[in-house]
Amino acid sequence: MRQRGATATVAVAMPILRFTAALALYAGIAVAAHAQTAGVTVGAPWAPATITANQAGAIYLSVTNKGAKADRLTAAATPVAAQAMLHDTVFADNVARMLMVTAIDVPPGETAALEPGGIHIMLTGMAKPLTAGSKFPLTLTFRDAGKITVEVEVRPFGTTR
Ligand SMILES: [Cu+2]
Repeated sequence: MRQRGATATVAVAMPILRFTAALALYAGIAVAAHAQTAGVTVGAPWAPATITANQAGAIYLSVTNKGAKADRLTAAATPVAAQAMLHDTVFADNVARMLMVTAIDVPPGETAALEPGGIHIMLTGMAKPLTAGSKFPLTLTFRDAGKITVEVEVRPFGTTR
């Protein structure tokens, strides 16, 4: 997946609507909601192998929110890349473009899937290519759950799922 020039900062429309609704619902019991343990889990993180270090990499995973309150993924970081950005993919005129997003909402009881052709974490500024069979750490920052570090499995070049 190549990186394109689009840099518009947008957020995913539907989750934002859900997020707003959740805020209104919990506004009256903010203290109780804060005391609750955040229920975010991260599943099956993987990245396709890359051929050269100056190629952009992509990470896919799922985020499940078993808590009673919406959470949001706000940032990602890994020691293997200078930058780890939250991206979405939009199609216009049969061309896929990537847009930076400020956050990915995870409504209560739902799973946000980061998959090829959709939302992903884009890596740039890597010191060396991602080698199939290797693993590397990824730290995700959530608004409420805080930082969660997972191991990303590198799959063979060309893997799409
Ligand atoms: Cu991207």
